[in-house]
Amino acid sequence: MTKQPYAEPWRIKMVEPVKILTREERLAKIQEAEYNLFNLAAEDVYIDLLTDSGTGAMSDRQWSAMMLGDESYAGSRSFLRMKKTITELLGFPHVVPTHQGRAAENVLFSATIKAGDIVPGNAHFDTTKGHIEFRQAIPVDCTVDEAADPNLELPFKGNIDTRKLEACIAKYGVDKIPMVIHTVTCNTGGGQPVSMENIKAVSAVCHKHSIPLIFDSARFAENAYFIKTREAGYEDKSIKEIVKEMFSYADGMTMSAKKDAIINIGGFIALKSLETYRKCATFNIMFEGYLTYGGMSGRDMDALAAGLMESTEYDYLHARISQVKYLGDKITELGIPIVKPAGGHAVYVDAKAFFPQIPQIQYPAQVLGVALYVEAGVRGVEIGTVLADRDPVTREERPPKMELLRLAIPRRVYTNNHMDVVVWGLQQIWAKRESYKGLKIKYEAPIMRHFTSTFEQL
Ligand code: PM9
Repeated sequence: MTKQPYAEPWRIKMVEPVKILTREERLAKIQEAEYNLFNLAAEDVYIDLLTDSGTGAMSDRQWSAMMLGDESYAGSRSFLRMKKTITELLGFPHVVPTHQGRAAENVLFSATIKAGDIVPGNAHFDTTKGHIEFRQAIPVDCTVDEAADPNLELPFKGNIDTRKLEACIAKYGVDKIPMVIHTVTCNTGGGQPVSMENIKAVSAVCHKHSIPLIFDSARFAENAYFIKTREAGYEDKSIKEIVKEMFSYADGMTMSAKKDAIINIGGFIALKSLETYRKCATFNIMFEGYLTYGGMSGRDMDALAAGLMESTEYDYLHARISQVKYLGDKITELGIPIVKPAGGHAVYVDAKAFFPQIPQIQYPAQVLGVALYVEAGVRGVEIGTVLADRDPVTREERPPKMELLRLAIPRRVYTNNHMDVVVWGLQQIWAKRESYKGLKIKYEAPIMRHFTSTFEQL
């Protein structure tokens, strides 16, 4: 007897109609948007894979939790419920609510990072890097070398190389290093996970030198799924047990709850140290709001708590990550190069290999993103030279090792039929890939330019 096929552990209760423009209409729209996909009106996009952040479908349990939202300014029941969930699930006693992940970075870094500091990590996400560099501090990438080869199929390409980390500590000195940031999963590196073994090893290095270890935890549950399915010794543990163990090695975390808490807006910092909590509290009141809401409404905090419990269920994670793998496998079958293996939340198409005729400073991943929108109405996002920004000191372009178009799949939103349209769109471009030319920047902001840059075709 064959094995019973697997399907999502949910059914659809409400739908949102989407519009499908013609190719000519899309061409006009992207010209109006000056070739920046962020400038498109969302209603002109058929399948929106720009981000998995804040774009997930909440469950009926989350929506009903919202009805219990307590909107008291101080000490709301919603905050206390959220805090209890975070403490029980992740193990941290102190919780600072913020309106999203970058706000958590802003508050934590205001309390802990000063000019000239060094912040080692694994390919820091762009907002993290931006908030470090904004403070005239320097993020140092200590990711394992294997992560830079998109064709290497390894289970944990998000790992930090502890030899690089030790070398960084030896070079700059402990006093200059306020924290190490471990991003689980590593978004910039292709949505690649970090192993428990690596978490333990990094934690041991940090604690030997009394340096706090902070997790950028946006996709911590997806990371736990990979530990369960790829790392020996964890196959029989529940996701919640794995998550608890992961965080036991950290001193704190920042969280964009828009990802693995499956809500539309929200975030938090969670900490072991009361002293650091108190420092953060001052900045949180200045930037975010009072300590028991921090930019979120009571109903957001209730939905966040419910979302954390749901996203740490194996069946949910299995369906989600299987869909990402489905897309990755279909693209690979066409011979189109992607970062292997497919990530937890996204497939990353290797634009350098897709368009070898376009140099990195003519933004091949941006070209591919524009082309995919024109062909199929699918919106991805560039994770390449545009996103990498200029060097803050020399103002030179700094092309990264990989030039990628990320196709991030929102949680519980699209079916595999949608994925087939994405694959079809890429196939059309692949067939005429030699005919594409690069782009030139017309306008760029001084920092985090990828959101607002405009381009012209060369
Ligand atoms: N990530 C993403 O699409 C949303 C912004 S860019 C379109 O991947 C990590 C690992 C992230 C992240 C956001 C943030 C910031 C921190 N760390 O967007 O401020 O992937 O909630 O989180 C995005 P917020």
